[in-house]
Amino acid sequence: MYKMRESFRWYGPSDPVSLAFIRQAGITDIVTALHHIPNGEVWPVEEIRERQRLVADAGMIWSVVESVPVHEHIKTQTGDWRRYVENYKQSIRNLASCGIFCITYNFMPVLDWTRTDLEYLLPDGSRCLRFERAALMAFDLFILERPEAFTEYSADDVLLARKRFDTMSSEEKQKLTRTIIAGLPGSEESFTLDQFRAELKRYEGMTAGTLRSHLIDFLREICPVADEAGVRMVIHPDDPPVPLFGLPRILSTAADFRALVQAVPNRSNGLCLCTGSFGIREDNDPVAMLREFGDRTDFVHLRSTRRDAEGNYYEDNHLEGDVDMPAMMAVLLDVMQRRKFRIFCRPDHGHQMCDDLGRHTNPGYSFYGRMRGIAELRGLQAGVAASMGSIR
Ligand code: DNO
Repeated sequence: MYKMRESFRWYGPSDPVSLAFIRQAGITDIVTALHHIPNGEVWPVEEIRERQRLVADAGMIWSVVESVPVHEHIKTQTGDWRRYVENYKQSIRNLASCGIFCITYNFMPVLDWTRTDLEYLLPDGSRCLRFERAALMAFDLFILERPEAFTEYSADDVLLARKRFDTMSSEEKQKLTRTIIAGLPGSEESFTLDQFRAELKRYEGMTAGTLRSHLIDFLREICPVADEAGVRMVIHPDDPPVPLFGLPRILSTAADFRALVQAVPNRSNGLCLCTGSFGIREDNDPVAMLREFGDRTDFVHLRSTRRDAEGNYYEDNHLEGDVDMPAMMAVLLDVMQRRKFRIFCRPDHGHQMCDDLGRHTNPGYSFYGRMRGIAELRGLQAGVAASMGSIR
């Protein structure tokens, strides 16, 4: 029976979670990146090999890259973007020559994933990541002071944001600012307020249509190279899948990915199905997406968010929240049997809990919470597989 290829993200030698711990969680495959290489530069074979050795010495395999970052100039088609595209192709070839065939990337302008609170306290004493709409708007309007924001939000929202802003101490304002623009792990970039304003400016007037055409141009360049190398390029959805700071968003729904496949049907054009990101929108159905895009989904992030009526959400336990994880697992098992392929799956994020509380950890990537996640998902898989009548 084809089952999940159990993977864990590891941020490299400086990650406070050791490879030894990850192995003890029963993990076989590591998801990592050469975070020290500046965005846009080629990943040299020697560096890839060295990282592979580290992982192999710990008894696991480096199977998935998350991510080879796409340089901002490629997204805006400015400056040296053609050189960066050529470099990207070379990184794909180099990774494939080392036996790594699954590469994650995203096409979110300026910021990667965004949250407003990295230590939201849950009733059981553990902490999780949260996105609060009013806090984000308060930052946008009264800290960043983005002029267009006043016309983009409704009068009610401006009022709500003002109220929220007035409740914050100056320390809280600073913390919120850091949380939003100082770079969450894996985003590779961090900004001061002024730098952030300058980055936003580079996208002024850019529509979603233009950004999408830039993504398509990028894929038309790199997909033939990836096809030839046997690499699957998996795009990570927008997180959260709604426009922020007036920036266009182009991978938020099933229709967005459908459009991408239509424009670039190459085999290598794939999806990283992040259930937590897609699941934030009520009109998204991650289970249906896996059913539709299963043939192109080589990598799945299993995580469940819980939203409320005001548009806030927090990251719930893996089997709770709004994502129907048992249904997800049933489709996952189904797709894997049909494809005769074990999809890379990682428990995405986890609560800060037990011995990780109060300790420095990468937000979302502490050890115990993710270990709880993979244990629950593994159990769920065993149960669903048994009920499908195909296990022992
Ligand atoms: C957050 C992650 C993202 C993801 C990138 C992929 O936890 O899911 O940072 O790695 O967006 O390019």
